[in-house]
Amino acid sequence: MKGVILAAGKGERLRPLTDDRPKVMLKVANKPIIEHVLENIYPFVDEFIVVVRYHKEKLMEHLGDEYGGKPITYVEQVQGEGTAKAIYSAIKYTENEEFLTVNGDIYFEREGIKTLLQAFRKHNADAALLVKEFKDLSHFGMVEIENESVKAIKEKPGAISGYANLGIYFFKPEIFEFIEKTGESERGEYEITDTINLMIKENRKVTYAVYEGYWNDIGRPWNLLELNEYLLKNHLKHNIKGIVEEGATIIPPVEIGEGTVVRSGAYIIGPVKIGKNSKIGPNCFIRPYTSIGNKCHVGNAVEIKNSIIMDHSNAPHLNYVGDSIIGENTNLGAGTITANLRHDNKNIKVEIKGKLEDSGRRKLGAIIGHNVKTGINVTIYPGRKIGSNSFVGPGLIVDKNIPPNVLVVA
Ligand code: TTP
Repeated sequence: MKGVILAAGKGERLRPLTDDRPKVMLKVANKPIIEHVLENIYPFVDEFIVVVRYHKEKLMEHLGDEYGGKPITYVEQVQGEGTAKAIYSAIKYTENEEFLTVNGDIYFEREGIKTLLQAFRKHNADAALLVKEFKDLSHFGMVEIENESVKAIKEKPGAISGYANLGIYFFKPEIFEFIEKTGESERGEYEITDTINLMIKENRKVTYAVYEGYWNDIGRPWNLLELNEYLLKNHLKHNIKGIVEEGATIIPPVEIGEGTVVRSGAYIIGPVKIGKNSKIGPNCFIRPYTSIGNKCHVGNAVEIKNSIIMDHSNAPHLNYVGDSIIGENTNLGAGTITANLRHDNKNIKVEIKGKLEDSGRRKLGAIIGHNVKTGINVTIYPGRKIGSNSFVGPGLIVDKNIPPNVLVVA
């Protein structure tokens, strides 16, 4: 069976981390999101069809033409917006057989696919979708079920409980006829949920399976921190391949990649994952749920907690990085500090596509893009963003978001 992975989206809500790359290429627990997806659908498919568009070159260059010995074929979503258009792009490869489709920006465990496949086969269904019960469906499409069938999918019904659509489907090739009949939604996209509603109206069998495991839809920056925490808590094995100097303390589970050196006085409390060829310490404090990529530098008198630091980035002297995400090739000047808690203890709000959204978190630090530099003693307010390729001059207080490609000085 073929597995179609949708990875053509722009990931606007994840700016500035998606300024120059598809969101599925963002690393969580030091691995791009799409690789977590490929790994989890691997046993069920014999070929991956990856639908690409936005910064497709970054994805194709990274993954190449196979994953674990199974071929990857790329198709470009040339026309239109939305998941239905994305799936339609793969018609040439899937029109004669049933296939699996997953959004490339979600995390789920393998058993979800297994139970869904069983339901799809058992009912000889035209479509099957994985659902999960949530107390608040404000951010999800609601799946109405009756006996073993799906009755309808409703877009974001509000703060009520019910079954959410998880973005994981099995389809028979008839889906393409229905995609052809699908109209534009209110938000100007062609949505596969509308296609499924059309199938139901025409009495096609649409079934579901209920999933109880962990699932995360990586739409907003703090979802990256949630997934990072989950992966480190549940999937990290203690494994030290690098060099740990005498006088460093490591409390498992901690993974340290080849070529990484942890100097004396470093105090690392797992779960923590550190990539290859990084320099850690001397005398730093790395706290749980932190992922540090390859070729990073965390230096003297630096504290990092519950954060993601992507490849080639540095927090070299006197920094505090808490509940933050730092893109690739970024350098924090000496004394650059992220604040991660409001003085009134209220939830941190973040501007997403021009609107302030409640992150639901009391603790959230900075979201810093790629190739950023901060000067000495920069203070960053909670939930603020710094755009890729920007420079923030010494001594500044970042209390507003900074766009990409700018030089901000006092
Ligand atoms: P979304 O998260 O709805 O869209 P997006 O990735 O563009 O993000 P944002 O809304 O922040 O801009 O997409 C759900 C999945 O479908 C995701 O895996 C990307 C994929 N997708 C496509 O492949 N093509 C598309 O045209 C769209 C809209 C999404």
